[in-house]
Amino acid sequence: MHRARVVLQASSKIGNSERFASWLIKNPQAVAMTINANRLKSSTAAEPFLNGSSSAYVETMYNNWLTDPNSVHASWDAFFRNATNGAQPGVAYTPPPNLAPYAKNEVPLTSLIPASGGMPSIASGSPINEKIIDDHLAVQAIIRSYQSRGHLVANLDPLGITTGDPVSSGDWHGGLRAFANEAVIRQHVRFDEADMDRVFKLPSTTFIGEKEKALPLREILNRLEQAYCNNIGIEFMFINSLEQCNWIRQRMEPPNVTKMSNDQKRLILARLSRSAGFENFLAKKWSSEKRFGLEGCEILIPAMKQVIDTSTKLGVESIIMGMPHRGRLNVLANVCRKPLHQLFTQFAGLEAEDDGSGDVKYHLGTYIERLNRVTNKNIRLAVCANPSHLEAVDPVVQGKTRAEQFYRGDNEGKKVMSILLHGDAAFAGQGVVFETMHLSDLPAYTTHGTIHIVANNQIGFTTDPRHSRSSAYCTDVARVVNAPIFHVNSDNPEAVMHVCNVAAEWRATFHKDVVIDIVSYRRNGHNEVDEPMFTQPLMYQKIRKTKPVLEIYADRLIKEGVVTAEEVKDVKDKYEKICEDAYNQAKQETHIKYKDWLDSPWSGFFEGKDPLKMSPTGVVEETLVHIGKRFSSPPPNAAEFEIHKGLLRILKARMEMVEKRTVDWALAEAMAFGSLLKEGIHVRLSGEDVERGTFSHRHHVLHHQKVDKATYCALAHLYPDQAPYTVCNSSLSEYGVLGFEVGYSVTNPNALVLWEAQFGDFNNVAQCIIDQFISSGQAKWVRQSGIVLLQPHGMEGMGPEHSSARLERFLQMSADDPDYMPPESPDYEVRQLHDCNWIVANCSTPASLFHILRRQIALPFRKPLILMTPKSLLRHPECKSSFDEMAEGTTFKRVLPEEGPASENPDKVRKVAFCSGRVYYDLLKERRDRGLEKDIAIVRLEQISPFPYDQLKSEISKYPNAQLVWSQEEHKNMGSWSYVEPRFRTLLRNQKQISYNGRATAASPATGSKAAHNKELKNLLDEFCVL
Ligand SMILES: Cc1ncc(C[n+]2csc(CCOP(=O)(O)OP(=O)(O)O)c2C)c(N)n1
Ligand SMILES: [Mg+2]
Repeated sequence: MHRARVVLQASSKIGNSERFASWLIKNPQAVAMTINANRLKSSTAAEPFLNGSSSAYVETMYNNWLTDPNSVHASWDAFFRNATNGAQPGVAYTPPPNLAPYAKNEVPLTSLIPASGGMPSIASGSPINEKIIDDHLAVQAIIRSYQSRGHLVANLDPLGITTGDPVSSGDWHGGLRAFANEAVIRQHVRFDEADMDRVFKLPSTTFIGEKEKALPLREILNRLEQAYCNNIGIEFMFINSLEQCNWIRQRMEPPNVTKMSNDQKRLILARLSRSAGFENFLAKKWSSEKRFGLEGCEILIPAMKQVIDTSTKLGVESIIMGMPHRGRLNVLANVCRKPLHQLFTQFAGLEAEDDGSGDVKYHLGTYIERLNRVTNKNIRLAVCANPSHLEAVDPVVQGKTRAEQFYRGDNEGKKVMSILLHGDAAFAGQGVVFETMHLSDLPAYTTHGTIHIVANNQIGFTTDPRHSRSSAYCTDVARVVNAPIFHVNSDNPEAVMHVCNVAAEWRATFHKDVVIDIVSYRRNGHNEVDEPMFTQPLMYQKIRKTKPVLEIYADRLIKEGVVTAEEVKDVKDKYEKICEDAYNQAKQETHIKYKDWLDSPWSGFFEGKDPLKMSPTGVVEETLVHIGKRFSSPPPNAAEFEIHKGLLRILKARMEMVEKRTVDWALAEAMAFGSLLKEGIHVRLSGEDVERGTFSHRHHVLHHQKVDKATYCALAHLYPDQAPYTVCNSSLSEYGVLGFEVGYSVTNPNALVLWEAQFGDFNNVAQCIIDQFISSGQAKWVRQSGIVLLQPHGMEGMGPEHSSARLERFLQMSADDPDYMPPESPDYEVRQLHDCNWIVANCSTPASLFHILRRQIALPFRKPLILMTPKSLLRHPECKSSFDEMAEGTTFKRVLPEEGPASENPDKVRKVAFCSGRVYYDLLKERRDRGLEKDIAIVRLEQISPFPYDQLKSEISKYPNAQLVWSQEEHKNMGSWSYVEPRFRTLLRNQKQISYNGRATAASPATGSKAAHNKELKNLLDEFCVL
């Protein structure tokens, strides 16, 4: 027992810092001093396995060992043996032998200890040498350091401006190849030259050894340099999955991973030659035209083709791309293989053969189906049309991709994928990139992995990265979704292709986003007529001295004997001839066709349809009853499915309405959706909290009160053969999510896609999507969308930010001419709808909602619908409709005429108030309260734009002796007034006037004071009653 205590006491002097890997401490002398000092201070508490509570156990073991050394574990045998032999504190402990088989890539440490040379052996019972442990740990730390930080010193910049150049950054250890910046990679770890030939075991987290389990230090460093600090810089160590990290290491670390066969090299050269040849040709023919050429990043084309080749090999059949201006024409020509003559006609300034106002050539989209010659598989490629607004197309592409996946039943994204291209400045600067990234893993929004490619020319217009971003890389945004980021030097085409292969495989394996950052430069100005030397003189001096990548690569392949100079010239000449022929063909064209640039053709949708014939929107009563009942019932297995008591009350109230043949807003919406679903129309409702509804009125998804994720959606279970219903709470993003839904809506015309703003106010965060895609999309790109924007709107005393959906803005962007009244015709409504850019409505009844939603699909074309929706009206007792207004034979009423006493004696009516939306109910009450029902007629515009001239005309003529007013609750410079006023003037032909009844002008959409709100309303109603 006493001996045991002595052993323990001796061991207890082991200090914590003794186990410190000394390489972590900068100054070795300081290390020695720390160790000595700690030895004196140390206690058993410092050595957890020898603390008080375990000492009794150790004592017992020690006594057993004394009797029979084999009775204890081998590690204790070694420990007691060393301790009793008088081993110094800290060296008595020997790690236990590894009982588990070594992993594929591991070798036992013991096998690496030199048998002689003064190093102590690690054989059982002998103390291990601390330096050996430290050195091995140091090597492991170095490996990890390369994996984490190697990218910081990789040679990524073809201009050598922004990243370190390891070769010129100084020698390391007497004539060895220059290694990466020590401070970054190895921090304070030092090895002597003598250590360089020592063999070190490789941890299982590296694949530099391939089949080797141990390598000399020199070779380890060499291989790490090659993998992490050469022309590829990888950021991946932040990924929270060991499997994924290992997957990347496996593809990036083994020596020679970027080596290509001669055939592959020739293919890269040929593609590069076309990419450069295309830009040269345009420069030659149209030297002063803006085309946002790719010069300096020509490798983008072979890179995209490589991503496509590898992805198609892995099963992808359809790729949807979004990209900005840079190199877009080249992508259309050489990636999509859009006929060159069609591209060249865009330069000719010809008139369009079809309708639309068109767009500049570097914004147009395209859609192509073709054979991929490398994989011999058919592939569909679409480049979405996009506005100038950088990155705005990102969510649109994602929505379109998601829709294609959905309609094909491609639930895992194996057949359809997206590629997004970015400029460096825009990728870092535009918030919608982040918003789009955040959709990438959400159940109803994921596209199962996007390949992002950044054409990083290290400049944005005239601003260099030092002034355009605070992050180290332009790609840092991708870290939030754990996407691996591959930075690659564009002057090394084979490295670029390798990275493209790995990215495509990553996407096919993990179905998560990945980024390829092609670090390149911009040989010309921002566009071809820009002078870059004004602002980037030094950069451009460097660029002038930099050889084009085609030349660099061709020289390299000639030197390697892969191609001859003649072959290089031949490829170049042949492509020039192709361009020349297309140029001559383009000269024959007399018109351009916008339809050639459509990114989402709806094959079969328009064919054989009368463009002015609308299907009925009324529905047989049996359908209304069926949907109503299902929507008012708990799940069929209600006994097990416990729903909230409050919801039971709501369902009961719904059922009572069905029994009374009436509907409120929520029920009418459900009936519109349900009847469309019955007809095979997919309905998708997306937005913040839409499942329940901001105002707790919708409740499309019922939640089991006891079981997580157990939900029930009645609308998804109406009929066995119905279309699918998607209702999905979105991320808290307007720009991203609305963009997504726009992309979704352009994919399949037989779907009703709706986006709901939490409050209408929030739509201005998505203004770019509204302006650039929804209101102008068809005019610019002949692309139709039937998207519906539901926008809670109304002055209800809730303050400036929850009142107005900015109705005036939508109306102001309506393209119908205020001075032109279309001639009357039987198909007036549908003609107007055909010609408008969108529909703006502020309905006042559930039946109007029902019909206007159904009309979206009943139309023989698609138009966006901007719908103001109610808040308090959701529960207003008078805001109800009867089944009679929705049944077969009924239609949407653009104008709801007066039907009360005033309409019975119209000659006596002294005032007609025209209005729209919820103010109707205030007017109605006021008129009733003041007994003016015979004197004032109220006419509602359920659809404001296109302006229902025809129906308003007959309403006006009905009341010859009445003065006309427009009543609105919004301020005078807001709401509908500025839209309706000139149109009424056109309608009235100056024979009569219409005056304004409503709030005064204001800067803020609504007052923050409830008292002021009430006063304003009172004024409005007082004025309404003045006769
Ligand atoms: C949202 C938005 N803001 C500003 C612009 C004006 N603009 C056009 S290109 C450009 C620079 C883009 O730089 P980068 O993203 O690096 O692409 P590059 O032109 O270098 O390829 C700017 C600021 C724009 N098109 N979109
Ligand atoms: Mg740039």
